[in-house]
Amino acid sequence: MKTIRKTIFAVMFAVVMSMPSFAAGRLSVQIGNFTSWKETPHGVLISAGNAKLSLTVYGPEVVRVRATQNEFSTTPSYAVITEPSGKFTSVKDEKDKLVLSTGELKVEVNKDPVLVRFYNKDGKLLNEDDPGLGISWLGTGTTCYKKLQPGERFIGLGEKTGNLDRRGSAYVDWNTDNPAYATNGDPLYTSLPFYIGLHNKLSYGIFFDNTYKATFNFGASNNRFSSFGAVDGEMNYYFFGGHSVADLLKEYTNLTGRIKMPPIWGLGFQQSRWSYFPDTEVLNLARTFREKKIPADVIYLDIHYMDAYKVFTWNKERFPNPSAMIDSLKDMGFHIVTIVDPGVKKEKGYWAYDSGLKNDCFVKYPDGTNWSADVWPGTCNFPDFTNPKVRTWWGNLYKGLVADGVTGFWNDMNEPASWGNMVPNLVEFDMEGHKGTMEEAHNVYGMQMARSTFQGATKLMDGKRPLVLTRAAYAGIQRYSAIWTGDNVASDEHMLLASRLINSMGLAGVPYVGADIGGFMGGTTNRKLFARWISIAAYTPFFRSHSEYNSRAHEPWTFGEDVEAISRKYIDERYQLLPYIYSAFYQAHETGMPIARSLAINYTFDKNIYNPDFQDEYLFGPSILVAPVSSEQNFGRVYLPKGVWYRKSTGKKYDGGQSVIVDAPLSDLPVFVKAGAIIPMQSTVQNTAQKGDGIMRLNIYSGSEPNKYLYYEDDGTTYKYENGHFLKREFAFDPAAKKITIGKAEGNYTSKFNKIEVVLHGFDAMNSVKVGRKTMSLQKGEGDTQTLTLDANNGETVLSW
Ligand code: MIG
Repeated sequence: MKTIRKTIFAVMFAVVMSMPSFAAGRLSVQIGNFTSWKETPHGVLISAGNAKLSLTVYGPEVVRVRATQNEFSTTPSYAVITEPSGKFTSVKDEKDKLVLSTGELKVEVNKDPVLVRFYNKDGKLLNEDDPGLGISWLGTGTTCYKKLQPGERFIGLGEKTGNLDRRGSAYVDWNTDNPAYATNGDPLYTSLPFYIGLHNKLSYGIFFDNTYKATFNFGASNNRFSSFGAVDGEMNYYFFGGHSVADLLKEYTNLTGRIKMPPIWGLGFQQSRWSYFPDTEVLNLARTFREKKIPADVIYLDIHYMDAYKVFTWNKERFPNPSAMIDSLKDMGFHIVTIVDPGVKKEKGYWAYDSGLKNDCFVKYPDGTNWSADVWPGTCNFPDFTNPKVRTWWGNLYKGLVADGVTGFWNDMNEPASWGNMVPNLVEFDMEGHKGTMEEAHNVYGMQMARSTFQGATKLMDGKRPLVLTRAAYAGIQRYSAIWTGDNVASDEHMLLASRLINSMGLAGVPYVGADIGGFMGGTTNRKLFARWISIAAYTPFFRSHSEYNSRAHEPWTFGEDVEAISRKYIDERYQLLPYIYSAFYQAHETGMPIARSLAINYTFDKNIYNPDFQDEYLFGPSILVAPVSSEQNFGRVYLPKGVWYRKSTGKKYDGGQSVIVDAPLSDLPVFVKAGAIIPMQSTVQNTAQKGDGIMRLNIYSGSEPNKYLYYEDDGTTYKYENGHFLKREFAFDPAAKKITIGKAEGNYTSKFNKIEVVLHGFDAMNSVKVGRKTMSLQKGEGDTQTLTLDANNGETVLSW
């Protein structure tokens, strides 16, 4: 009997194994050979043996590629805000390929098999599908394989650890609450699937707009291909052919949107911890900043301000009168940001929960019951932020906090995170009416929460700009929110990693980013680490100190007098630089150029900048080079790209194109200014609402190359700039013509500066200049500078010599 049974099983097993469908399901399927093509309104649709491929023009340098074995998805993109425009200007059907042109790009579609190749208009190959793998499917998963080009490097992909040059590494996009992440940990909290490929002095960009769990391989464990793919959904990517990294960023942010002007107070120093309470402690904290003359603008309230962690409530014992407290803080020039998590406590009688139930706002299992998971408040339900009605509902819940005077909202835990961190993949989402599961919604959940927060708060705040901060995000988040890099660790490695994370998010279109100063958790932040970290962070877009529950105090004065002095020095510097920083935000708003700029933006093909010894360096705004150095080092080896550089603190000049050893005591971070730089600064103020002495310090650094700078100013707190309520003027330095031009002001905002003090650096022998036709003598300024003070007026002023 036993043997017979065994034989029957063996035969059945053999039959099953030899069934072709069974075997085929386990092997990959390639797109196959060409069968036909036809024109579509903005491109072409190609049929191939195993799938269809569509190419759509979004602009002369932007082509969208989609491929599916079934029907194309109709769910709208959460990232893309522009429509296709234009079409291929020529389509040639040749024997073995289709040749399509946009004027700027040539796209070849090889026929047997179907493969896509991109060329620039000079006929140089930018990017091509791997000839054997191309677009493939493995079960529901789809991947596009690209042939590696000689010397190809990859940069970007957002909040990813590892090197600036991502060649040889692979990454996963799956938003993850990853506390105390390793310095090579992945995935982290956000998915920003845009990267740039560089080779042969050419650059291109790829944005893989698929929200499922995705994998990017930049030649990890292989020398054949780079690839991007996801476990489900369709192959859907945008190819950008730009002339420079800056061009690519402009195109990418044209597609996915740009930052609005943030509230200026969100560019000041921000003090947070888990958690400040009760109200008297918050008020004392604010007073201490003012007494110690350490400028600051924002205090954060972490989860303890709430009643039993229930969102949109106050703990009445700790904060009996929130609006009175916030009024007092306002009088001292402080804004309050409160944390708001997505989980709504399941508790009958709690108004936010009741209202969510009544309006059917929560994510459900397929059997119609609400998905519950445990997090800070206990068992919670989770709003479906992919439903427009739910976003409006949630946005309105901020009403009470706004009425109390809160002006900023911090969306944490929105990966979404819960205890156990294992969200069920089958729970269902609206997906703008197109329905989908957690597998598809997960990576956009945090972004849609931040969107709902931003839009709700904007509506409630009577024309004032809210500050929104999110931990989880997807491409396009820059339209709604700032990002911080989550639960980092108090270590030098993390401090240095933070620069790369921030720079890499800038390379993925997100300019308003920062990391917890001093490290959020792990060990104890020592005085050296805090001092160094706050100096570096003063030159990052989002400038906030934060630390975990039960950690030692992290306020700048708690590490001893010398660290207090260093903190004050760098925070002062930050406030002095605000006119320059704000103008850099305007540039981000207009062009997508980040504030913290990896050297790969301006020095793309200088191989030294990719050297791991120098890869943390970046430009802060157009002309300040920051070289992070660990807190253990008193000297730093810094790579200065080609050109001439001034050490900002001493005025000492260096020739670029080489690495230099510089001293780097804790009190003097290596920071350099590019020759020719134009840097508007102001007097030290204690918060961003103060006017200071009304004098703009227009710093000009002598150099041999001409330079132009766009200065921007507005009220800093409303959206009136969208209707012309701003001031813009160009400052130009032309060394050959020996003149400096303060351009005519544009726009109808009146500058807060009534004087402009021109501060000349490195103009050694000069003792007078002509202003118009009048000769004026220069005054000796600080260090080696010479100065000249002018009355500010809106007309053009020319200084010559
Ligand atoms: O489970 O709100 O990243 O900044 O202080 C931890 C408490 C929840 C994680 C955030 C951190 C915040 C903390 N939160």
